[in-house]
Amino acid sequence: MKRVLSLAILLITVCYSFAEDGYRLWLRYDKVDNATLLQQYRSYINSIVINGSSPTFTAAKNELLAGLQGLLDQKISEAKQIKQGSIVLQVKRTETGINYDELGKEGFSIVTVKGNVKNVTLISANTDIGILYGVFHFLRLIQTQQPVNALKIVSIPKIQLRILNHWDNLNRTVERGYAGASIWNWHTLPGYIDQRYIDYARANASIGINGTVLTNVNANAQILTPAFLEKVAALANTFRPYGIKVYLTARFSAPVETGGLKTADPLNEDVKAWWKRKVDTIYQYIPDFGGFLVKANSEGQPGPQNYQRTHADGANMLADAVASHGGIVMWRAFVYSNETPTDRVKQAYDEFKPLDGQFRKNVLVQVKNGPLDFQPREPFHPLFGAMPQTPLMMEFQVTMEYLGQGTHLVYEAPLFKECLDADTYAKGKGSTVAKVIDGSIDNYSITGIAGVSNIGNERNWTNHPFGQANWYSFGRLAWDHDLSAAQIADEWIRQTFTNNKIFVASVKEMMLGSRQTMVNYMTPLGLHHIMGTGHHYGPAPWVSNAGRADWNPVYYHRADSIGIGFNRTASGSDALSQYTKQAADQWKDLDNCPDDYLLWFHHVAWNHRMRSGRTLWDELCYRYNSGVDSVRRMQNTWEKMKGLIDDERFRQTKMFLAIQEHDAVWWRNACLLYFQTFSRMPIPPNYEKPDHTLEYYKGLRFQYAPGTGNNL
Ligand code: GCW
Repeated sequence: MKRVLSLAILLITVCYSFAEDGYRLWLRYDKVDNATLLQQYRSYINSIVINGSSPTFTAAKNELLAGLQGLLDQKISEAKQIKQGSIVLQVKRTETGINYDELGKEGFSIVTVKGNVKNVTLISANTDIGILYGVFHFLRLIQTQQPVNALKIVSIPKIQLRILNHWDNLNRTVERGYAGASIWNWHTLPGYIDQRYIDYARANASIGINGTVLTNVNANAQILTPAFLEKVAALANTFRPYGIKVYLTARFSAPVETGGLKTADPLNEDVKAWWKRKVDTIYQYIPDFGGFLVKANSEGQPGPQNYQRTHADGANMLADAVASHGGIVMWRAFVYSNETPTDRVKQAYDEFKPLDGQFRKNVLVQVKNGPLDFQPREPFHPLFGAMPQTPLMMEFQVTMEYLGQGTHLVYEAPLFKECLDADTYAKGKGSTVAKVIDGSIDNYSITGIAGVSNIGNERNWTNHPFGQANWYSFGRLAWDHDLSAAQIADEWIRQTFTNNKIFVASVKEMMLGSRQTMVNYMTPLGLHHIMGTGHHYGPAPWVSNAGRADWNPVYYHRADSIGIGFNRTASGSDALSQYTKQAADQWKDLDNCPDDYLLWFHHVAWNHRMRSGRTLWDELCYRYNSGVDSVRRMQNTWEKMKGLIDDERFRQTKMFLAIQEHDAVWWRNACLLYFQTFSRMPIPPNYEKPDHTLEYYKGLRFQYAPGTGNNL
């Protein structure tokens, strides 16, 4: 009996240590599986020399040792003296031809030093955090099986603040979270430091993320009370060695809710004093606290407009409170009001553009990538390039609220890149969104980019194994927006799964096509916001009874007997006029407007002749069907990957792809049947026929769909 038990324990331990459950993310340091390369790495690397000491240095050392020992499957010693085969970490400047001033606070260089002692690799930076970034980069080179014997790498982040936004509630529900509960266990903090917090910090540092907003923008004032600040401080202490600053969301009405004041008017002296005291307390707990993220006067959140003050008044009051501590305020531009009768996509611009120049120096205005709300495809937000005196930071949504949530394979880097590379023409051709947010167009003194996190307490962090790629690519692009989606996919696949050539090539292709595939089966040709009410899962283009007009799909697609689409040209809502002339010109004529944005900007007749030669209706049928076909191709591709990676993640992905196929068919059938009630045209005979009636699709309910948190 005893023997059986110990055998069982042994088995469990063995299985456990070999299980590819996704927990390690891209930080997998298994032995290099290419014998020739392994030999080269081993002959080249045998020890590390650490010239410096600090918690960050220790983190860098531990990571490098664990990484190298795993990848090279040999003991790596820590040496005092540089010798053949040393990897040296140092903040000291050495004669290497590197311009250290250029590296700034976070950049690093990795150089193979030529000299008497052979095979010496110097990872240097001006700060220990730069060193840590360099270590992760060096490990990535080996993980992705690149040569490391003649390096001269310089890497400097293009954007200063690279921040994750968690929409995590204090009760551990996550608004728009599809990967389990919040990773912050407020109940057991500050006493219990979950290993996950440390691994979260490692993962973020490995891709250069240097800030985290712990709490939901639909904020709870409790987080600012001492009982919670103590917990926040414990997280901040855990993250600090990894270069990650902690930020919180500030509920604008906190002075009333927790401070006993009668008002939260930002110009009221008591209110100002309350926030100053509150901020002083926060800094006592967290001396390097980053600052606040604020959603105000949006979707029911309180804000300065409750007191007839402007967004600038509100932001500046908080900015003044944090300024002396070096803190910042990230004030969100995601505002729209149901009292404003204009097109919802115009409202943020109308509200914020006139405030340009009125914000304090330590305020950034945080703008979503598109003017509506994280749709499968939107044009870039017209505020980019339109506020030269205000640092605008980007807000991407990494979590896939409108993109298939936790079960669809959608690689988001192409979506991020499409926006970053879009030309605003703010200062002539080449004024891309990326150049606006990295400050090069308007010389912003602070620059930032935020991604709404897709992380939860699921064992593999993101539920779908490929959700990890979106976290990864957000960080990589925040560091360097010039990287291509293909390059990022390539390195992510190699680190996360395998360097097997067939796997890398096939899966990369599948990932790169996945965003357009999703657009095709959900919202082709510029359609938008036709998802189910509240949870936003699945199609519901017929909904017309939501609480307010602009929460209804019918508001957005405007299908009628003549055609479909939202006329945003001068004869319609004229949202086009918020863009520079050159940007608007590409979309303004029905006949020139790219298919991708057609129904975003135009109401188009069902029998309109498209570029393809098909009528609009036939094109819609074609797109929806090709979306389904592409998912089926993804399934075929994945099937061929069997055996090239571990069974566990192979099977998980296979099951998710089956769900995705089911959902793509559902999207196609529901949308075509519904739009057909307006077009009155037949679905061409070469396509699959819907297997249910429109009434059936209308009747589907998802009462417990995840992500709606406790606020909805
Ligand atoms: O995308 C919408 C979501 C809300 C979210 C809001 C926002 C946090 O449906 O859940 O609230 O945007 O960005 O503020």
